[in-house]
Amino acid sequence: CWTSAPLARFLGTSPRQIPADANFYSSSFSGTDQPRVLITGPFIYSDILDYKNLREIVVNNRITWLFHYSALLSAIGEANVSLARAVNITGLHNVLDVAAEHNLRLFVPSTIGAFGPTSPRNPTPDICIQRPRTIYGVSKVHAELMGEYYHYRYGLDFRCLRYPGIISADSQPGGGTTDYAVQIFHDAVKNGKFECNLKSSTRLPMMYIDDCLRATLEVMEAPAESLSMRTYNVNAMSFTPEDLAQELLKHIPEFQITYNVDSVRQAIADSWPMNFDDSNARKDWGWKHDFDLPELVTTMLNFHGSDTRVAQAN
Ligand code: VAH
Repeated sequence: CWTSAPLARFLGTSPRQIPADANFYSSSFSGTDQPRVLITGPFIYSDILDYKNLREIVVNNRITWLFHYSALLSAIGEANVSLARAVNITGLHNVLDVAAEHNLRLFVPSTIGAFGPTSPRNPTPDICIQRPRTIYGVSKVHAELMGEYYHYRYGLDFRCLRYPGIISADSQPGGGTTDYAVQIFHDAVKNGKFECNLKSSTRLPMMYIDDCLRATLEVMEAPAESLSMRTYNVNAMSFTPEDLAQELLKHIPEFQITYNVDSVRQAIADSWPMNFDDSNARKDWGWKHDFDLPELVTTMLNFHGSDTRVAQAN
């Protein structure tokens, strides 16, 4: 629940320096106004449901910023609702309480999954009806509302971004509905073909991991007075499996895509935004994405081409 390897590696870029040989899967922020990454060893195992242990970690490591990533994603949450409810809701309560008790600056990610079939879909603004149809989405709306309550009731410095589907090549797949957009690279490079579990016309907001991590750090570093909201949509691109396949064909001419639709994932995807309106993030704290679809495909294929590591979804 502290950070993931991609965020740790991203933090290795200037001006935040991490020893080049650091290879750790969790880090904690400590320090005063600037996040100084305290390398806490390869990682700390902590159970998000163990409030006492979370509090010990915060106190023992002088944590002042907390990035809370523990959650079951959309599709896997539907397969285990009771676990998703425990981790995504009770776990969040623990993090809110430890953050309020120790005056932490708290980042909690939300998602396009926090909207539902009655939300405007094209585009979806920051403020609109949110009636998601997954335990993941319900838990994320709860996180947004609880974080804002703790901010107004207790002064907690709570900050939240609604992420699109995040595409990366070095973090474990998490059972998401947008996972196809990562698996396709792995299969295209290894087999030259891919079987997609969503319809070819399914348009979803997506973002490359480096944009995601930079948005996260930029909103956490933004002066409090610049934030007109505590929860923002952030966007980069929206595409369909067909769009992605056409872009891949420019690099792998023999690539073939077939479709075997997963009805559970398709129903989830059909209830989500097609395009995100992130104008408030761009106005308040200067958000601007770097990766559009062509840059995404080139970057992901270069990563695969170098060492053909398995691409994994976030
Ligand atoms: C999922 N990748 O598909 C996650 C994400 C935008 C959705 O939160 O569940």
